[in-house]
Amino acid sequence: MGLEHLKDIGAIIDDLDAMGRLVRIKSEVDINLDLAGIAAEFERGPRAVLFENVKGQDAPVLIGLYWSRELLGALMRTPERKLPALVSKHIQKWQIDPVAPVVLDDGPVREVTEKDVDVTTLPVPVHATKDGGAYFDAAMVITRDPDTGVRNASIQRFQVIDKDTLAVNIDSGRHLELYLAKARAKGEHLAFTLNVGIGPGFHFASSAPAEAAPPEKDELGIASEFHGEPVELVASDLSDSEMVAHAMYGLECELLSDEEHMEGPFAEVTGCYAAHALRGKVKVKRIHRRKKPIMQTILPGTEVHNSVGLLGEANVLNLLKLQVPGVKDVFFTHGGCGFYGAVVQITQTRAGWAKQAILAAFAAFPPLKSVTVVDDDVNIYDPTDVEWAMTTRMDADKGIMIFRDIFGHGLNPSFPNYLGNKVGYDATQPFPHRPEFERATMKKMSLDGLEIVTPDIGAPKD
Ligand SMILES: Cc1cc2nc3c(=O)[nH]c(=O)nc-3n(C[C@H](O)[C@H](O)[C@H](O)COP(=O)(O)O)c2cc1C
Ligand SMILES: [Mn+2]
Repeated sequence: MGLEHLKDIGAIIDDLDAMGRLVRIKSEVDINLDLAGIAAEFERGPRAVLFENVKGQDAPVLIGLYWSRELLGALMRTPERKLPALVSKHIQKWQIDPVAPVVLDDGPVREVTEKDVDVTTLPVPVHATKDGGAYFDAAMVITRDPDTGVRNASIQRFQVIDKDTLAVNIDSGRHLELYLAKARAKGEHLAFTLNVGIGPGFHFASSAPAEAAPPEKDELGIASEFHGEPVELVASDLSDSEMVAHAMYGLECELLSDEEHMEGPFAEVTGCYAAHALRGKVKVKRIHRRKKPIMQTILPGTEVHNSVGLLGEANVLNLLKLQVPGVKDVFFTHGGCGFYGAVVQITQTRAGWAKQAILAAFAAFPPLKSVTVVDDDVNIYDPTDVEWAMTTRMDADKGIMIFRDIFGHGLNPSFPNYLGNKVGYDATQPFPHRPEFERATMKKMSLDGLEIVTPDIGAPKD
């Protein structure tokens, strides 16, 4: 399908250039705060940004691959509205018939092996004004189950502490947490590789929620579906956890099972800072890289909405379609941080199914805090339209369901210690439908062939 470019950031950059979708910043930019500050001016726009001249660094820095679904759609040759369906198709195919990665003897990521390990010399940005330091925020962890050897892929944030130490945040319930516990039980540390500069196939595979990708399955196979061919890994020197053959940097690391390190603060997907606290401690043992590497990073807002959120959304859509008649579409809103707020669109067939959809959505994706269900004449991507349904159709007495003391997402400040209250809004019209709830429409007209005079708008006269 012509998607070979997805496996290599260099090829992605060529593809973006060819489509006019890459802004190049030629001026020298400081990697501490200035780079992310400039990038924020382009956030949600239709182009990614390449910083070509980073102060004190040879490598350029790419940012913004995920901040626009239009851009992602162009990269994946799919209309943006079809992205969730594409993602769910790939995951379903992988669940039935997984295409395992191939392990090559050598690959571009091994072009250079640094003589000394010093992470502090790499172009790792400090993103937000109160962040505790420089962060790898879009690098993929590959590790193996200490008991079964099954690979796991995930993305975690890693703070640079010193030349060979990182600190990592592992949310409760992650497979990395499970694998670390297994390593600890054996009195071992957990070896893993940190893969920096990878394309969206890997990014999405590693963001696939546990509900879609259980620990006994190697989720790297999901990336094979995106690439249209088996993904390529390459062996590491020090452990049996491989690296992505076409990554820009491959760090061989160990997650310590008997020590922790202070980590944070870090501006998170929530738009709030994750607190400074004791978290995972990592030793970097070896650094491999391309001869001419490109660092890749993301801004921690919309870019996460369009990865974790998109994957979660696709999975919730899959499950809801199985469980609730009439469910047509699901959107995880940006106001809901990409994965706390869902809008579900339903063609009602019987009273009560809209509320059933609320229950099913919460069951399908634990981080959700609010679920709003609307009829099929409401645009779920338009917050104004959703609010219209809430203000004109929702019964404020019977349509609001509150669920107390439930597990949610620990990063959400309203879920201290992963515990909080959730809310469902049934904003569908009563069923059977009544005429007073019908949406008024104008006759659908075309402007083609009409003589129309449109003046320029000027300032007021005085
Ligand atoms: C950009 C980005 C950053 C993330 N940061 C973290 C993080 O710091 N800690 C964490 O536990 N999960 C983080 N996640 C979410 C996990 O990578 C994701 O839920 C993944 O599916 C977990 O894999 P697992 O199911 O194998 O545990 C992040 C995801 C993305 C896309
Ligand atoms: Mn997993």
